[in-house]
Amino acid sequence: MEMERTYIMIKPDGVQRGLVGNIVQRFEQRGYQLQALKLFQADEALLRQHYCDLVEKKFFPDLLSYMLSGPVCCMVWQGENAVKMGRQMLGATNPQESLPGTIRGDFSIVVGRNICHGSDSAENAEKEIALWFKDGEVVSWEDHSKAWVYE
Ligand code: YYY
Ligand code: MG
Repeated sequence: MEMERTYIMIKPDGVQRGLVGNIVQRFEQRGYQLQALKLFQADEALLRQHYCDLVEKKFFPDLLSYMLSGPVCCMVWQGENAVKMGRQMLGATNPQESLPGTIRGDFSIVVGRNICHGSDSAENAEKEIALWFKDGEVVSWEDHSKAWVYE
């Protein structure tokens, strides 16, 4: 079994709307293992690094002010195929295309308020984890339910 980690972040709208518990529960009940979690107020420099491939986009100033508008909830989840499954659980970037049953499909309507972030590749996940968490904030631990989640 190939374990993988992904960086999932509940954006300021998700925190303000009281969706942290629901989103954590979805990953927990699926069987993914929580390795880090914190509430955090991002700053512009961090967001410019996180969204470095988007800084030239027309929507970037709006994205930046949205992401600065309140605390985010930063998480690391580990498990088989965590990056791809995490993206699937989030749903399409534009909530108008996100299927019901996904986080965005259940809780959002417009792309500029789409509730959560999920890494798009294993390589970017590791970069994002290193960007948002300090050494010691990510915890490796033995999950007692592992034998019941994996064969
Ligand atoms: O990875 P994902 O969040 O699904 O989409 P990205 O293409 O990386 O864009 C990041 C973020 O930017 C998206 O979640 C909302 C915002 N955004 C936007 O406001 N308008 C767009 N046309 C595209 C993206
Ligand atoms: Mg992205």
